[in-house]
This record gives sequence, structure tokens and C-alpha cells, in this order.
Amino acid sequence: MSGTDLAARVRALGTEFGFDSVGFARAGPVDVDTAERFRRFLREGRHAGMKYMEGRVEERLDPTRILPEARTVIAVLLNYHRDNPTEHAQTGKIARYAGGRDYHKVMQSRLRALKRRLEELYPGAKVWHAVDTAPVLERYWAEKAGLGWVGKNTLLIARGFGSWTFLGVLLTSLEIPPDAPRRDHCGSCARCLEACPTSALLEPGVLDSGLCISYWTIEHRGELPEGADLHGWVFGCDDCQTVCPWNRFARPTNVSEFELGEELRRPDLVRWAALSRAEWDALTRGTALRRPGHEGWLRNCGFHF
Ligand code: B12
Ligand code: SF4
Repeated sequence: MSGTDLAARVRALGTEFGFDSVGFARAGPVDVDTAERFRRFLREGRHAGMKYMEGRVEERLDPTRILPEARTVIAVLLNYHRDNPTEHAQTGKIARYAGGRDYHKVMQSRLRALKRRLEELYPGAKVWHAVDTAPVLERYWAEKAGLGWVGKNTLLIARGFGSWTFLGVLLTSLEIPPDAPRRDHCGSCARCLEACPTSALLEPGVLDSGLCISYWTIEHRGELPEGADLHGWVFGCDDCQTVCPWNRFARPTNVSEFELGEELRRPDLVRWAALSRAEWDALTRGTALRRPGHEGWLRNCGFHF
């Protein structure tokens, strides 16, 4: 089978297993600028309390250290755009990506199915997959594989989907011809930088997690930092995305599991800030909202009183 046929076959399989876009890049170390940007991010402490990012740096900067036989990075994208009734609430806003079925579960099962299929079709081929938690710079690889470009808000923006997408990566020993990276289409637009209510986007493409509402509400443990303002959010933050002109082209996801449950559609902070562990457990079961734990949830909801 020619390289072009292989690319077409694997792309078709990716779509069959439920991804909206699939691209290929040659596996190897990330480029020098990206490696330096990542090291600077750590040096300047822009990862705030996410100490895990300090580990496995060499793997993060070169996926062949994860899978030495890797020849190709397969980058996949899944559209999660849906209506978000909480966005119009004064307080109690939940980021659009969360609240429905946990994307890790949805992405993992699709990636696993794709991996198994590739191993069946190409005996001897090595395939490794990950979403989010593995030491892989997913946005870099998605950009490299032609799925879109990294915008000033640091998110991958794809034509036809905007930035309302999840990313995942497979590494494989299969030699698949790489796709051409996309041009940056942000131009002189700086709406995301201006819209960030906490000025967490220090310059185009540089985020200080220690100032970001998404970090505070999801990853930060313990008391919120002195002076922190959640600007109505209780989980995540979408302010640097809702203003992005490319998000006008977003279309609804076809993953019905991403819909918000009944109670989550109508924020009731008085109730939410007083949930017992069992009630919190029932409200958040199966969703990404569990990440900050029961205590983090009460802290985020209680902040608004
Ligand atoms: C840590 C993390 C966070 C942290 C830090 C975010 C950050 N910007 O780094 C916090 C908790 C704040 C966070 C928030 C969010 N996250 Co997050 N996060 C991650 C995670 C686990 C690692 C990211 C990372 O390595 N950051 C370190 C920085 C330095 O790396 P980087 O931004 O990827 O940048 C590299 C390349 O982009 C490259 N680059 C390429 N081109 C260009 C151009 C320029 C000009 C520059 C400067 C750099 C650059 O340079 C960098 C090299 O170091 C990824 C999953 C993963 N494994 O990749 C998800 C991930 C990035 N998050 C995701 C999401 C959805 C979010 C939120 C939208 C959730 C929400 N609504 O609250 C917000 C968005 C906030 C924001 N504006 O970034 C998605 C993004 C999907 C997409 N379309 O881009 C990911 C990919 C998860 C997934 N599997 O889908 N996140
Ligand atoms: S997620 Fe919110 S706080 Fe974080 S950079 Fe974007 S607009 Fe700023």
C-alpha cells in the first residue's frame, strides 16, 4: 500500500471511530523554539501549582522517548460545541467543555478502538495513545499535523470548528506521510487578550496559569489566592474563546453525551455551595466536574456569596 493510500485509510478509520478531524506529523523532537518556550514556561513558573508538568520533560519534548519505534504522530480532534445555558447566568457559569460526559472517557474509548483496529489491520505495528494526561504537547502536534493553528489564547483553532475541540494523540511505528501545517489566521486580532478578565494572557500565546480562572477553579487546591476573582465562573472559563471570531463558524457536536444534565443547566449556587459529599457525587458523576473534588466545588460555588 502506498503512503498516500495508508494516510487515506487511517484518516477514514479516524472518522469512522468518531473523530471530526485527523492529521499526521513526523514523530521526533519538537522544534527548538517550542522546546525553549516550554522550558521558559516552567522556568517562569507559569504552570503555577501543576508540579506534575515539571516531570517527564524530555518525553514531553520528544514523543519517541515514549515510543522509540514511533515514526508518525496521529493527531485527532473532536468537536464539543453545544449550547451553554450557564453562560448567560450572572454566576455559576460552567465552561462549555465540562458538565456532560467526561471527555477523557469519550476520547479514550474512541482512541483505544482506533488503536486496536490499526493493530489488527497492520500486524506488528506499534500504537500508543493518550489524551490530556500523558506528557505530550497536544496542541503543538495538532498544529504540526495540519488540524489548525495555535491562537493567541494558546488554544488550537480549526477552520469550521473554532477552538471548541478536544485533542488526542496516537504514536505509531507506521510511516504515514505528514500533512502540511496550517497558516496562522489570527492576524492582528487580539480580542482574547483583551477579553481575559484577569489578564492571564501575558502576551500572544503565553498564559500564566497562576492568573487563570480555569486553573483556579479546576487545578488549584486549597484556598483561592488572595485577591482572586472568578468573574462568575464555578468551573473552568471560556472568556478567551467566546470572543474569538473563528468560533462563529463552530457547529454543534454530534456527541449527545456532552449535553448538560438537567440540574446543571440552571445554576443554583445556594444549593450547590451546600451539597453534601453524596449529593455532589450524584451531581458530578461521570463528568469532568469532579476534578477539583468536593471541597474544590464548594469553594468555587461559595466564592460567589
Ligand atoms: C496544563 C493544561 C492547562 C492549564 C495551562 C493551560 C496552558 N495554556 O498551558 C490550565 C489549567 C490553565 C488549562 C486551561 C484550559 N484548558 Co487545558 N490543558 C493543559 C494540558 C494538560 C497541558 C498544556 C501544556 O502543556 N501547557 C504548557 C504550554 C507551554 O504548552 P502549549 O500551550 O501547548 O504551547 C506549546 C505549543 O502550542 C507551541 N506553540 C505553537 N505555536 C505557537 C505560537 C505561539 C505564538 C506561541 C507563543 C507558542 C506556540 O508552544 C508551546 C511549547 O511549549 C493540555 C493537554 C496536553 N497534554 O497538551 C490541556 C489542553 C490544552 N486544555 C484544553 C482545554 C479545553 C482547556 C480550557 C479551554 C478549559 C476551560 N474552558 O476552562 C482552558 C483554556 C485556557 C487557555 N487559554 O489555555 C484542551 C485544548 C483544546 C484546544 N482546542 O486547544 C487540551 C489540549 C486538552 C485536550 N486534550 O483537549 N489547561
Ligand atoms: S480561560 Fe479565562 S482566565 Fe484563563 S486565559 Fe482564558 S479568559 Fe483568561
